[in-house]
Amino acid sequence: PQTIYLSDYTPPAYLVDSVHLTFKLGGTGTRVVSRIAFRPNPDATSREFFLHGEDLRFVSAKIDGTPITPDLRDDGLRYDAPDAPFVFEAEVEISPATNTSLEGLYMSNGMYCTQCEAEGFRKITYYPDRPDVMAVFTVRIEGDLPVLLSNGNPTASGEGWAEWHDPWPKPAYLFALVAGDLVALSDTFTTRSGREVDLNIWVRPGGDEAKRAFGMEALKKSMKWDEDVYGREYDLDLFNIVAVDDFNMGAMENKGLNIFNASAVLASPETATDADFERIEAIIAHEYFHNWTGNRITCRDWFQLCLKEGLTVFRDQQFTGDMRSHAVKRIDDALVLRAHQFREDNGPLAHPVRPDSFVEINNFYTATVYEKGAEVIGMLKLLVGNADYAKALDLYFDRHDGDAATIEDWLKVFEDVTGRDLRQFALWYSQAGTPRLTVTETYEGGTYHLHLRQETPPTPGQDTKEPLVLPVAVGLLNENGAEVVPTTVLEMTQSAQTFSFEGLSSKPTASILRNFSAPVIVKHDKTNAERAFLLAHDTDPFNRWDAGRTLAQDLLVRMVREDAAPDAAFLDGLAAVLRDDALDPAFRALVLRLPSEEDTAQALFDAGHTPDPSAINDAHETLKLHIAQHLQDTLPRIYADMSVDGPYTPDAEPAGKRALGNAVLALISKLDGGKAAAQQFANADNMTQQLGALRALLQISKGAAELAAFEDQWRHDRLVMDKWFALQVSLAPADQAAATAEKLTVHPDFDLKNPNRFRAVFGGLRGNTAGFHHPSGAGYDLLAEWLIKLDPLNPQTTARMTTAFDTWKRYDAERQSKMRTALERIARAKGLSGDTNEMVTRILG
Ligand code: BAL
Ligand code: ZN
Repeated sequence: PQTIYLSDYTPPAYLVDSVHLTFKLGGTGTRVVSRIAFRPNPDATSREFFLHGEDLRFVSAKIDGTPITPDLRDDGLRYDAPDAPFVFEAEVEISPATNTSLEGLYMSNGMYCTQCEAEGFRKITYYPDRPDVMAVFTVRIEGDLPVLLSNGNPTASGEGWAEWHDPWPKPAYLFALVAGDLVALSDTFTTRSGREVDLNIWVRPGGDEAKRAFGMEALKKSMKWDEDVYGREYDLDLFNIVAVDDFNMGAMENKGLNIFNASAVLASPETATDADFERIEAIIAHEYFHNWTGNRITCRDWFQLCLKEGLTVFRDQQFTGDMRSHAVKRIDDALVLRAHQFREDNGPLAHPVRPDSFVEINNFYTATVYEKGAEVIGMLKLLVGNADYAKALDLYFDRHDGDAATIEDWLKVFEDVTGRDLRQFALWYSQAGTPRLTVTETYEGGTYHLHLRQETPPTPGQDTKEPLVLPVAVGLLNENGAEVVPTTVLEMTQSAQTFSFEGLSSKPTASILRNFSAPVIVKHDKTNAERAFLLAHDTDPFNRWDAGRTLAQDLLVRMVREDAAPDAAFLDGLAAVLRDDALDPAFRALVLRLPSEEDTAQALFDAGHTPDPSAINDAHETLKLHIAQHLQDTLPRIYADMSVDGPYTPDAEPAGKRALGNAVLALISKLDGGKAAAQQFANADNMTQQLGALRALLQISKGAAELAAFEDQWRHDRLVMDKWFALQVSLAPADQAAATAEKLTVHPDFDLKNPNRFRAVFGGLRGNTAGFHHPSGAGYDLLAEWLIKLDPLNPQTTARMTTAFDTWKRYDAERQSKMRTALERIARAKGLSGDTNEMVTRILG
């Protein structure tokens, strides 16, 4: 395997002006005829003519009409091409029906579709498959199918053929083709300059038609929001979305033809949960926003992936905040970041937001690139202020429209607009690891001193770390909970710094890192009483929630370590929030949610202890029971208050009520043996409440009849069945988790080739922390066995799932040895893919 380095970047030898592609579709034999106009790149340092190509059957090639015999290799084609403009033509044959990797052109339930990011286009034809080669594409599709789609605008069509032209130069990774028997929900959007854009959401006929309306509304809201907030207007006459069953990612932003995992676009009240609706709205927005941040301005090379992903995630987070609740969204985002990105940073897979080397770029579509990449942009915005952020973005769009840009280009627009020197800030892109921010405080003579120290632990390949620019948002509260110093952003640039606040009549309580102003771990020795005070009074909703979270986490650690009993400070604080009807139910539901067992394992490990997943599971169950008992007088009242009148809508307000209702139902079930949950299951007219009830039952080891009824009711709906597969594995008692997963692999509806189904079962297994880490090692063995089966079919999803093992060094010697054995078994598998090999090698360290 070859490691590729950012520092080795060289410009392409040849540029492409235009590409004409003709597809003659056939399941096991699709012919792709290409005509590509090349010209020498004046900025190139070499004239080597190399076109990427993989799994292609070469038929013929010509240069300026003369047949050539190029040098064919496993990874592409080489030829001594002219040092002048020329037209290259080729014909190749590919086999979409047998392409199970879901990269390139493949088939999913009779539909042809593509996935080209990052390097899938080379499985379609010979081409300089790198993002800094941008060209205008014209496509002709010939096939005996009713709907034939590609990027851009349709130009002509007839029986069995269609032609498309995309006027916007684009890299090959944004190419898309879809062909099949499809039906559209159609609508229009009038842009702010008055152009009418046709919108379609396409599905296969036979059941999904009623699930498209929500996505369409989300698309129109996204188009409007990008005009209102970023001044970005859509630039084609048509915007198509297609739902596909077999898809490795959530969705893909191909120019004018977004392809979506069906689970990321299709929703109806009966089949999708409130969380699904919110996720779908966010993903539709994300892919749409890529039209400017990703497509009009793309990346020079794949090291710059965060340029488009960090920014587009940041934009979709802003959008969701605007559509729903900023406070709840910030908490949700912090939960995701801490669960996935902090985990990455703390283990063998740590890498910078902009990695400096990789073997397989597919392995770098990570929480670090996406979510930490978004956090970096949030910090930049906080540091420069909203007005300068808006100016910098305008300059970015003006200056780089049509470019394949870099992080340096991105930072330069901020430097030019603000006059700031962002060299130290740029370390956020190159330095891996989660900074620890240690806080101590002193108070004397009316002056309060905040002493801050930052330290980033070593990560693989980076032993020493520099201090970063940290925006630390701070507020100070007096003993009544009133703000004596409103939120102030301190700009920390050194390893240790003191910030002072004068004129205070008594020692304040500090609320540090408000709204999670930087992606760091705060170490602040506070008493439980101080934390309970912040849980009751903090005027910053994020820190109010976080105070409760920290109380719960400390308690869980003490329960595991010392067999401590839940203390009143936590339980009373929780009760007060729960009973406070002035608070948003969605916020109350978040406060009620305990840290995950995985969080507790990490917290124990951070404190220098070896986590025991069984003991952690026991502590979590015990705490839930204590909470239920402590709140038992309140729970029925809250549960009743959370009932929603009228027909279901997925809006934030009723969704918040259902979230709190379900959280309360889970606690009630600990006390009533599942009576209320069984009733909710029987009466539910929406998936949020049906699934919430089923979850509450399974959590108390009941619900066998409901599980069977659910299967009977939903066996025709693959997206709902994914939930059925996942839930029973993730909630199985620890000693039965692996057996439950194994049993489901022989269920007639289990399909190894379908990533959603595979992730349902095995994502469910890894999500069952005590079950996956059961001392028998059965969870490790089963996952290894199935990853070895999946790898030859779908390396990308296999490689992604190996991350289940990335915390292996955290555990006791016996578990470590079992996990190492599982990883080595995968590493030894015959013909292991480069994707999986890179991941296993990095995890083993
Ligand atoms: N570009 C891959 C899918 C996404 O991030 O939108
Ligand atoms: Zn994206």
